[in-house]
Amino acid sequence: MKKKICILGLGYIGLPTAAMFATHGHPITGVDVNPEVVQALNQGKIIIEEPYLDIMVQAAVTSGNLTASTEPTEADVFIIAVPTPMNQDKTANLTYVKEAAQSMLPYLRKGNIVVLESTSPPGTVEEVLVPILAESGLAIGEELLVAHSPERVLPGKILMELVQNNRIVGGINQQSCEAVRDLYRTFVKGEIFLTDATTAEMCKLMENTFRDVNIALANELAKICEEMNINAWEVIQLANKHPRVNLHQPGPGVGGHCLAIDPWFIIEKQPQLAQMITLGRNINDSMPKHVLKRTKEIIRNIDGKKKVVVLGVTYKPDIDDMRESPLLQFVSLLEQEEDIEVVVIDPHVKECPHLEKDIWKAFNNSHLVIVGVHHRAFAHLDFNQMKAVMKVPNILDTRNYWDEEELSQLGFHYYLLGKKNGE
Ligand code: SAJ
Repeated sequence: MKKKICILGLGYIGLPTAAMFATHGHPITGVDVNPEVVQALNQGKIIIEEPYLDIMVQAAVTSGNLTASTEPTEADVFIIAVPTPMNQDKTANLTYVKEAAQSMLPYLRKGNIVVLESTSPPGTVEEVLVPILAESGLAIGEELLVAHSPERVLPGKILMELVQNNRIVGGINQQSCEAVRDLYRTFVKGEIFLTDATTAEMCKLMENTFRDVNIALANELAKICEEMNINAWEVIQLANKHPRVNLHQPGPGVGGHCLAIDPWFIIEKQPQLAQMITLGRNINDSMPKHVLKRTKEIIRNIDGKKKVVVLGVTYKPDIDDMRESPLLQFVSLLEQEEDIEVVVIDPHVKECPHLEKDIWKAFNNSHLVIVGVHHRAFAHLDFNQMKAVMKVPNILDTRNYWDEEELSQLGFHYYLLGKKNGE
């Protein structure tokens, strides 16, 4: 049965979800507080970068099933997909969730369903959302069904993963679980597992914490290997030949709105007990400073001002998302160094500090090129030309992206995070 759905928050999750429901025949009102997003959407356009999303949104808007507004409207289902940013003290800022819930109060009717998709500290649905919704006067769990169904999609593969991934639905009661499961069945081909709301919240946080802690382990290995003259990348490759080992990749840090933030939502609830989680976060947060240390070592013998080119500032490859990007932090550390001139190249980014559009202008007279993000656009550069225009042909690869042997043969000094070579 077609349900009228109101989706609050048209960002990286809300918009694809809206387009997905709309192209499966549900009439959707997408709500966003940003008039720019609303205006663009009503013209069938989007202002974020995600493969195929533009095509799908255009199809949904053209079909008449997707419209946008700055205000909620009456509907059968309300899905909250607003950001849950982190406060200065690393606790969850639930302001947008609360505002979204409050904004829908006048429109709630008997028989409605409310789903929280935003990532939240365990207990948010029961302790924060439900009390607000209760102001509607509806009997919660009977006249108004409520559940948490966290998104799990990977930026860059959102549309495919929305459909294929298994999904968790954590309802405040069985009736809520089942209603929300039936709703997502519209397009979810993966399995849908039912549980309670707080367990679902913890699952979502632990999925990303698992990854964050494992990346911290890889980053710690990288630092250890640099001290011991071992190549961490080779260790990882060989160790992963073991059938039950899956070491992650080191890098300049962990970014994005998920891994860099979600573990803190567990720490917030149990700071004394969440020891490994806290340590993992701190190790990953230390990586920009570590890359700065390596940078300074590489250029320490060069006199005068050193031109350092950073390739990539998004939080991961081939997307435009710079949220919590460790590379942005790294760039701001570099700019505090008086003898360094920093230049940033990122074909996915329209605006950021020190951005240069022309890669050859950036390379010209530079003393060090740093691979920060392994965008596909950086895979096959003209390295001969690069060597010719650089003042000193130093490369620091934080992703093991380029070929050490090839570049060394071309005459570059090639340095790798996780391996201290040539020093
Ligand atoms: N990274 C490493 N080493 C690795 C893997 C990743 O340094 O071995 C870094 C990346 O460079 C990036 C960060 O980690 O800065 C996060 O990237 P990611 O691709 O691991 O994850 P996200 O944040 O884009 O998406 C994650 C996914 N979660 C998991 O894989 C457990 C996704 O499925 C979630 O939906 C998403 O978080 C979310 O919204 O929570």
